[in-house]
Amino acid sequence: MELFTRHASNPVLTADHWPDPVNAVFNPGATLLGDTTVLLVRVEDRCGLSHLWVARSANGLDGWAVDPKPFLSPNPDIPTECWGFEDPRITFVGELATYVITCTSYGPSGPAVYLASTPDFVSLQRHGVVMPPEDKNAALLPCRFKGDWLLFHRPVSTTHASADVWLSRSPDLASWRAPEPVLRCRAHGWWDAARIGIGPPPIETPDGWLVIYHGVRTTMSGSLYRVGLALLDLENPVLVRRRSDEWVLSPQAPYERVGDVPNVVFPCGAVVDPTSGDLRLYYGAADTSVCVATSNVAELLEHLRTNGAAANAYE
Ligand code: BMA
Repeated sequence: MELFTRHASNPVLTADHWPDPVNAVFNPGATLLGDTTVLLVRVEDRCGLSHLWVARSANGLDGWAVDPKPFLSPNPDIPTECWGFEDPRITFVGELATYVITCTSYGPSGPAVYLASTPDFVSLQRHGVVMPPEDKNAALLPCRFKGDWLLFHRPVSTTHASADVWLSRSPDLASWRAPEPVLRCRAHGWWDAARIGIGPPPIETPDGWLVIYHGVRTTMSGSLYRVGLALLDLENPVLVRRRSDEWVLSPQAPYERVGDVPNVVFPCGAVVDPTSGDLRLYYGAADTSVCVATSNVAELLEHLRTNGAAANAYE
């Protein structure tokens, strides 16, 4: 049983919606700007490099308007980004009255975590690389904890080759302390044994911070990307309170099964209605198109309560 309902007109955005000829559009970050849903879509050009473009919709489901130009494009003269920007997450930070974008910048030294910000998805401030390669799948929490900003990310090094979720703290979004482990891949055999990465920025709920993450299983025919849930402590989000044993979304639909990279669902954005708790999850399907699936925060929390394991994965 899956907890998410795919929208009837998935995929909601494809390369055909773009004003320029592009190869693929996928893995969008998502937020609300007033009542408008804004997606920051990873768009792979026909050289293979990714750019971030803005798409807007009044209801977040259809009637998308795609900007005429990319919002964030790689500068070919900057080695840390010359191969593109990928997989954005968006966090509205009230204290700064700005949207902070965390994405992957890619270049010869590998993928790194990059920060940019915007008050309106028109003007853009580039803050640059904040976590050196190899590091990706970064998402910021919207408020400070004991004076610090918290960034989830996935550093991989020769001393720590496992691709897990870690958290770093910063007083100013510029200098970051050493990462602390949060959630790790489960043992061989599990659906999330090969790699995991945080999806949309965690969602604040009365029970804790709701995490939607991707987990990878490596098979003889390639990688399988599925989606699971976890719940972090509200006051101290480095602590994992619950984690779903089973995945809650997996590649099933033809557009998730077939594409440039088959069998991938990869969420980077979620929009929640604060009154109803209805949640729209935006995800890339098969590294080819943008899809949306709906659920409800209370239902996801109930699933974690009844099906989740209670423990910090590092205990
Ligand atoms: C990951 C990221 C994602 C991509 C996924 C499947 O490593 O690069 O952007 O969707 O692989 O190809």
